[in-house]
Amino acid sequence: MYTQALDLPQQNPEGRPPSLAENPAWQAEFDAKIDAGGFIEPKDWMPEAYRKTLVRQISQHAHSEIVGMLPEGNWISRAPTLKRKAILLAKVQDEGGHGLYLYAAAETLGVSRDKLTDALLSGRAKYSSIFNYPTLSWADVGVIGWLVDGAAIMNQIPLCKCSYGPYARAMVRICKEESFHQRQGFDALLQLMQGTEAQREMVQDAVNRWWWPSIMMFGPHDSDSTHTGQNTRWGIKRISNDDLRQKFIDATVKQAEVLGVTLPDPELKWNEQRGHYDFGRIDWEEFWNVVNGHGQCNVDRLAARRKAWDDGAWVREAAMAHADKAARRAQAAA
Ligand code: FAQ
Repeated sequence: MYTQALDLPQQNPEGRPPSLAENPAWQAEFDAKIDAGGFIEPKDWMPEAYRKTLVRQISQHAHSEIVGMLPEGNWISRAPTLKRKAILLAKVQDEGGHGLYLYAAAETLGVSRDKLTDALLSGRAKYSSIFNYPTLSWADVGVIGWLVDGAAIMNQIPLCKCSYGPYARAMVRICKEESFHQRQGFDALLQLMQGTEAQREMVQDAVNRWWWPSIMMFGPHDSDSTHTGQNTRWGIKRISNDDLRQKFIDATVKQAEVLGVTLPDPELKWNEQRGHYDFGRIDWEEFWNVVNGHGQCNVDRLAARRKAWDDGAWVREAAMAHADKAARRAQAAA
């Protein structure tokens, strides 16, 4: 889908060093393209701050997909039926694929995969807060599909129109897959809700635990968001954190009614005047604790990723040895 960015020339066709030098004429061209709703492509000149914020966001997003495989991966060996196991395997594999598209998109900005991986494994890089919560029952898998993938889609649909071409194109494909993820989660929950009393209680318990963390996924309130203003001006962010959160809540309340579950917020109430649901206060202290590494599963998640990296060392070494051998053979034949 993408080239690996490491083979990108350091100059665009007109010989402009990308990002490095600021130049009023190039800046004006860049601004005009953004204002016209056009895409910025890897070889175009772009301001260094634009490149940096994209590397930040796309790599955080990629890390989230890869770490996000872990909570549900925990249930693959314990899925209740062969059908549910096949669906879950496909879903978790899709999340791995999303991580790879996104790492490739970040690489087009001139950063290497190794550097990004190192930032994750060393704990310097952020990834979505939601994946630091444990999956305690099978219902958690359904609730992740319904709420977490549901929130992810709400956030990611506008990113299909973001101003950086490789990110926007990756998001188109990712959103198609996420919509299957959301539906399979809802379907699994619907089936459980038509089951026994114990199964309904299991679903309600999972909803109680995942609701607030899901609405935290959209990030801090707009008034506390560091990047919203500039990233909106650059066409990276099309809808603000609070507006997306509200859209998600408005859509989800009705789905909860269909399922027959109660959302754990006594202040959730339709506001005729606003045309939206009002909701209770988000616990930002919990959010920042989790983001800053002190959630229930932060330590386990990074340990799992480090182990996967170490266990895969022989594959990387074998691939490098094979590439070396092929290069030597090609040289000898030439
Ligand atoms: N968790 O100024 P803002 C998925 C940080 S993928 C952790 O508002 P921004 C699929 C933020 O990075 C889920 N940190 O930031 C799936 C910044 O810190 P920094 C991931 C968070 O970038 C489903 C600081 O707070 N999706 O679920 C969070 O404008 C099921 C200030 O915040 C994406 O990454 C958080 N929740 O807006 C996989 C989508 N929120 O970098 C498996 C792309 C904020 O200055 C299973 N990303 N922070 O150190 C975005 O749209 C944006 O980056 C936001 C944050 C909306 C997440």
